[in-house]
Amino acid sequence: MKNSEYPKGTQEVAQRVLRAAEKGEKVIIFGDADLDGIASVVVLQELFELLNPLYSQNKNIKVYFPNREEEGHGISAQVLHLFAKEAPVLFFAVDCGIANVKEIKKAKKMGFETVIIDHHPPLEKVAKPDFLIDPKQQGETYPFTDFAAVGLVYKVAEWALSKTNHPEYAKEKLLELTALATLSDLMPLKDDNRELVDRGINALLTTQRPGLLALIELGEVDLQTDVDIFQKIIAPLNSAKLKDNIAESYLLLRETSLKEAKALAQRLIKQNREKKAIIQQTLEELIQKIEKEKKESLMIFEISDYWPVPALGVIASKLVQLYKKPIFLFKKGEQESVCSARLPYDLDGVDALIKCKKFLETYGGHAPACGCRVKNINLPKLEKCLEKYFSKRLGS
Ligand SMILES: [Mn+2]
Repeated sequence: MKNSEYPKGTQEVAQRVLRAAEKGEKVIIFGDADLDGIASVVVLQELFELLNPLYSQNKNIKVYFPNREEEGHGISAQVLHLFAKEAPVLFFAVDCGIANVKEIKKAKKMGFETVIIDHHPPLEKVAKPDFLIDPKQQGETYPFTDFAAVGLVYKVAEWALSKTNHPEYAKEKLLELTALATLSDLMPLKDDNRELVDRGINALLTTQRPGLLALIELGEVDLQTDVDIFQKIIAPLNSAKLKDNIAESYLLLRETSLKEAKALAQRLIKQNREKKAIIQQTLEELIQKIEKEKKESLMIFEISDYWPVPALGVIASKLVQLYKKPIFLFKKGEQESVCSARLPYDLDGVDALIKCKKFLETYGGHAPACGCRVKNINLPKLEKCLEKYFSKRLGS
């Protein structure tokens, strides 16, 4: 098969964006609420604004970030409900959506034209939107497939802008976000990603974006060191909370006044510090417990009703490094629990969840980093099922 020049679907999506922008069609962008999702939303929104400046003034673009704790992973029933009367509308799901078979069907029925730009591997059933980009899908012919979602959105922007007479530097403000989110999602830094990150970090050196300038100034960031970029730019942007389904770091990245940006950046930096302290404390508690009770166990399966959901992934990642075994951490809610899981490189968490899916409400993610939602009454059964799965895999 001949290699294509862009990931499958890129050209079709870019053409659809150009057509929509020309007419100023109504657009909704739904993005995951981590930095990759947020940056994907901003890059797509700013592409529309570059193509048609009217989008910066009117209300024809709406964005929405799901509260994972309440809405789970992927496209939520809530967003479809909330925007039902907007139809007909061009609906984008970025950094999620590939598993949302049911929701996409419903959205189409409601009169939404649907576009998914995702980088997660498909589960058993694949959503069928009107337009799809996901290099992990079957039949992908582009040689590089390890993009962050933002890298794919950037490719759409690059294609669309190449058909207009925007100067080369118009892409820089999109590239700086592409670099940060690709780093944030810990995607392999080779091939296309290497190039996107190098160009994006270069663009970051002369950024005009008030939100980034604020973080750089307040954190006294040395842009030549990766550690500074991770700890002082990416981490605060990732620590942000939602306010009425808008991510605070989205607001920071979109802020036009440096003064406002500094106030907001200050808050995100503080929240990040608090989050780090909670992570540290939770981690210490868990390590103590594991050392005492579970040192020999096959996997770690822990439930708590006070852990903050956004911290689960980070804590699980640290535990997997320490113990080299599957880690499943649950934040227990009233009826349901939300889980973040991390696995050693030789195990596939998504496969484990698929084998136990009869106990799950939703699940998704990548082999080494995935998650699910489960009814509290099913937690013991899920634990048994996972134990069985891993004991087979680990031969004990
Ligand atoms: Mn992502």
